[in-house]
Amino acid sequence: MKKKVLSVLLATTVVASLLAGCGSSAAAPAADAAPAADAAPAADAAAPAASSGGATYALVTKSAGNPFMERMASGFQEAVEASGGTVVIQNPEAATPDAQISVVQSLISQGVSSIAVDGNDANALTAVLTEASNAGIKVLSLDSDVAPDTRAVYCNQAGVQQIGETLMEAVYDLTGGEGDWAILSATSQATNQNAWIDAMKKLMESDSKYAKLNLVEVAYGDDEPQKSTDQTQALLQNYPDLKVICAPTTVGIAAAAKVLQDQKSSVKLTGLGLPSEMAEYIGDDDAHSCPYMYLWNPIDLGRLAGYTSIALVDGSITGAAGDKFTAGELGDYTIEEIDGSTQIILGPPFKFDPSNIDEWKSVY
Ligand code: RAM
Repeated sequence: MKKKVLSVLLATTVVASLLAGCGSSAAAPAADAAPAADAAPAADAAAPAASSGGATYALVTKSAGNPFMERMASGFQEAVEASGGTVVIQNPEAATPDAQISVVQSLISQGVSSIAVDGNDANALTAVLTEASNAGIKVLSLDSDVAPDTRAVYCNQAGVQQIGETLMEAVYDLTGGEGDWAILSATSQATNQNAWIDAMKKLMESDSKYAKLNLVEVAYGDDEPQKSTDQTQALLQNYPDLKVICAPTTVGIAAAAKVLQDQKSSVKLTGLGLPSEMAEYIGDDDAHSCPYMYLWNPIDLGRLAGYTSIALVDGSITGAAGDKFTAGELGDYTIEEIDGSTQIILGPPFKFDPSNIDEWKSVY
């Protein structure tokens, strides 16, 4: 039953992506799904020209060179441009709050209409985002939240608890319910990864089912391929009894998958990965490092943030709980109050395994 619902969801999303993308960025690899501005820092970004609609919608990603961010940016760009708006995409050079602060300062000077930010820190952006709001700019977050009182609403990919439960269950399954496992995360300050890790730790503490599982370390690869590779190798060296690595980051899981598969390691991998990067590592047998993993559609997450930006700027929503709007082809959304702040949830995480990875690897 659950499988059926999932496959219907999967099929619907494929169709929606293909229809919405008209064969362009939705199905295209990273390079073709390039955002409006490239990986240049704020100072080099083109100043926004006035659009026919008059509004300019900015997106600040976590960092340049991350294919998940590129897909998210392509969805944001599509949604905004289809509505006649002008897009500014900023990819900070590193996944740090400082890099995002200078980018946001530059966007304030440019007088953009809205800023959608993928937070590299929960609190470090508070001053600059407050300055943006005071300047009349609509501020929202997506993917990785910022302090709730500094943004109107958070476009969340899936519920935090749901992601924590999904990953914890995968670790339980792949370890056989006992033994050493490790987490390979993104940066130590990333709001989204930290929330998912906290949810997993709380589950381990509160449910005796997980009592025989031993989380040996949370390692940080900073969403950089080389650092994630090094951290994976260190985990293998330091914990000879390691059974499973869970990487709740697309950059980390791709790096770890290659290390484990190249070394023919018996350590198994799960987490959150892009099908396009992970297809060669997904498999049930000893030759593959990752039996299955999860994710959501990053293009749709960008689209959702694009439509939310437009609705905030045109005044059809304020970001309050109960506000309703139509996010283009994604359908109708209602803003919810979750954990004391307002959020829009894109949908549940999807499972990718040997049965469906081939149909998804060309989508994102
Ligand atoms: C990485 C980023 C992003 C996260 C995905 C799963 O690309 O850290 O924020 O949502 O992984």
